[in-house]
Amino acid sequence: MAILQILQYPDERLHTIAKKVALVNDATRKLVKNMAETMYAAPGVGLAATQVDVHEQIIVVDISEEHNQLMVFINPEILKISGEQDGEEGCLSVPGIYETVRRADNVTVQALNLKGEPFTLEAEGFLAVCIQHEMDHLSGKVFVEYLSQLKQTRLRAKLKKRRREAL
Ligand code: K1U
Ligand code: ZN
Repeated sequence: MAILQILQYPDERLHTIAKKVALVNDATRKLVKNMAETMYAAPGVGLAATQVDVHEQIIVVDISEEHNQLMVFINPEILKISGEQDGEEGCLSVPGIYETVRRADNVTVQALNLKGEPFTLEAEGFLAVCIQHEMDHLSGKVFVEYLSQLKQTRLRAKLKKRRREAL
């Protein structure tokens, strides 16, 4: 079992743009296993490779309470979006902060599975939110960047204070 270290906002490395996975191999499968273990241990409902300082287009998502519906998306691409929803989001890279973000309500995603085979998935509601949130990480975007500049400034000050007090 390997629990990976999760980068904490405002770490600059969270803004790295992930590269496509050229070949899905044993190293990819090992990384995915470690990412899933890290997500379940946190606990969280998703994790992007960017958050564990690996800048490849890989995300894992599991919104089940039983932790038995792991979804793996390698080189994910959004083919279609529709609708709108406002939902509260959190992030393992910004612990303890929950804010409302507006996102598409339905997304159709194409990706590769762990065998390197393409698949397409239609997601709605919270699953669609998680997929969009994790795909943002691969583009170097953290959910707090959807907030106003004032809120982002206050948030950075709050996190700085919290980290100072934790020392
Ligand atoms: O990307 C991440 O850091 C994971 C993040 C995913 C996410 C949550 C909520 C909305 C959009 C995306 C988290 O998992 S934060 C933790 C969390 O929300 C949670 C933890 C345990 C049980 C249920 C939810
Ligand atoms: Zn996140």
